[in-house]
Amino acid sequence: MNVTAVIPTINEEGTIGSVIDGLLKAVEGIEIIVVDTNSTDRTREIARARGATVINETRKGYGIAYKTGLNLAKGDIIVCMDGDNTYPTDIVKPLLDILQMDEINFISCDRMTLRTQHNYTSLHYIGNSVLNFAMRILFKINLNDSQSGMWIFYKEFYNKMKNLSNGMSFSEDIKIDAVRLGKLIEVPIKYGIRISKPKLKTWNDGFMNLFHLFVKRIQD
Ligand SMILES: Nc1nc2c(ncn2[C@@H]2O[C@H](COP(=O)(O)OP(=O)(O)OP(=O)(O)O)[C@@H](O)[C@H]2O)c(=O)[nH]1
Ligand SMILES: [Mg+2]
Repeated sequence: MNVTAVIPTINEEGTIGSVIDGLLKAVEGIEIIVVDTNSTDRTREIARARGATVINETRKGYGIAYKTGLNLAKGDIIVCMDGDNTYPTDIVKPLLDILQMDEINFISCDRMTLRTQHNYTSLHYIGNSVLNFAMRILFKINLNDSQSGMWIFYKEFYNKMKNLSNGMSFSEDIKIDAVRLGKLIEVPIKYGIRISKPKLKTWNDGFMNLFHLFVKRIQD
């Protein structure tokens, strides 16, 4: 099966090269799509030099970037991860095997189970736990890491999903839809330390994601 990786970026010049190199090493023939939003550094140049397809999506939004990239993806199976080199690329191949072995539609990588004090701050842990709890109460979906940004799934399965957010809440939306439409499993991964500047605003995006869960529940 053909595999496409979709990576959203804003100013990730320090790490995008390692992410792409890791994916090229992990999966032979993988298509890599980098969806960049107005980077002012060398992100796009570095990605292109490694053979990635680089899309300039000028509209800001994590969800918008994913929607744009996923629409263009040619692969039957999609791998999604950040461009900040915090998610492991060497686990991608085993995860592809797991996805195809069983009747699984969607794998979400869980950062919480194997977290350490170095790669996961207490603030992130508390915030993530609150969001996990809200998802459990509002949607009866019990995940260790409702906010994880690394997923592996079938493109055909994604095509059935509707009403995914254009912002950071895309991450919780895609998991809610995956559970509703098929079988999602979580696999614990070792999360890396972010060296470059985060795009996520911990408090703002945390509250927005919580608010989004309530709104989504009401609209259901
Ligand atoms: N194209 C595009 N990429 C984005 C946008 N917002 C964030 N990104 C990228 O999406 C990925 C996730 O953003 P991060 O800042 O790493 O968010 P996070 O992983 O939740 O937070 P950290 O734990 O701080 O890394 C990174 O590769 C960002 O560069 C956006 O509006 N457009
Ligand atoms: Mg990140």
